[in-house]
Amino acid sequence: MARPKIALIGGGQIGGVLAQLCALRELGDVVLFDIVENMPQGKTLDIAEAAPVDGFDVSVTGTNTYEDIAGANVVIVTAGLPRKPGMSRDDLIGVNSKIMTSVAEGIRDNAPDAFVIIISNPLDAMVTLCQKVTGFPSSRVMGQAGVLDSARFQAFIAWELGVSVKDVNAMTLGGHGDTMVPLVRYASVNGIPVLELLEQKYGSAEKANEVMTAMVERTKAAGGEVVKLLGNGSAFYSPASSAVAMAESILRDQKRVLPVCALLNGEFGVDGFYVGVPCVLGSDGIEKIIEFKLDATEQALMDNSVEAVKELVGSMNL
Ligand code: TXD
Repeated sequence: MARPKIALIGGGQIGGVLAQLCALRELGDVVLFDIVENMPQGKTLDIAEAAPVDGFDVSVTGTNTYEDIAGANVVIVTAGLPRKPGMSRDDLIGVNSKIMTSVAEGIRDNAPDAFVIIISNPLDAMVTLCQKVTGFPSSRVMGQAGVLDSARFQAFIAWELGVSVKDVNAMTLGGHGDTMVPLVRYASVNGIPVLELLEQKYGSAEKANEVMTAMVERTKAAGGEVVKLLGNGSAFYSPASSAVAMAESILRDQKRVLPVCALLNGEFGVDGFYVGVPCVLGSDGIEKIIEFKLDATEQALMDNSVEAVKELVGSMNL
């Protein structure tokens, strides 16, 4: 039986890490596409030459030709410019929409049966555009943001409480921007509410709330924190890991429940917009959008985030 095929569109910082992670996990044969000549061929040759050391049997190749992505089961898109210090994700919309249109046409014409995971920013707008141009069903076109935003929230909680990241459960909803909604009420350590553990640690509910609020704010600004430190470009290890978790759940039919940027059809009071919500990811792509009750405060934060997404998407005049 043929191995699955994963096409990566964009061979920059995230694209390179994606190629290596897909190979290390033997998710399938990897094709890395970029418009820059020779660069994807060079990166993949470098990764492939580590195969004897790492012990993976999949092939990893680079290309500048869309025909080479034919037959891809999963396509992950990172093509586009990243932020510079001081820029918001939304500042990238003009230049990245042009890039995304050409990428989506390339996918539509060469890998018509693929599941597509978008990473390029501004995320919610780029996924919307890709789905429009490809015309693929929304179960096959999704965005990665929530896995990473949630991972950041989880990491901050684990560090604060001195517990393993493996036992922390926490999620963000909404758009991939400053309005994202880290869910405080559902954050837990093996089911024990994080707020309760913080209260034990600090001896008062007031201080617990203060510490939680600081973690929520750090989560919302976490991308910018990395951008500022790097000085050139944005986060790339963690976005790659996050997209690989999504691709793996689809390719191995794991049915993981992950926060995914998905097209909503009335869920959470949102109709016809791509927003981050928990989804079951399996061999049919987004197999289910999981809706659950938000309290009034959470719903208000979600509404605010959705408004920001609507404004951003509206500015593309699709
Ligand atoms: O969680 C998330 N969704 C994100 C998203 C977290 C961090 C960064 N995120 C965004 O991913 C970031 O704002 C960018 O829009 C993308 C890609 O970030 P990366 O750090 O990988 O950017 P690079 O290193 O500049 O790589 C982009 C590559 C580069 O090699 C270009 O030559 C290529 O994109 N590129 C193209 N590839 C194919 N087709 C076209 N037209 C094209 N134009 C540029």
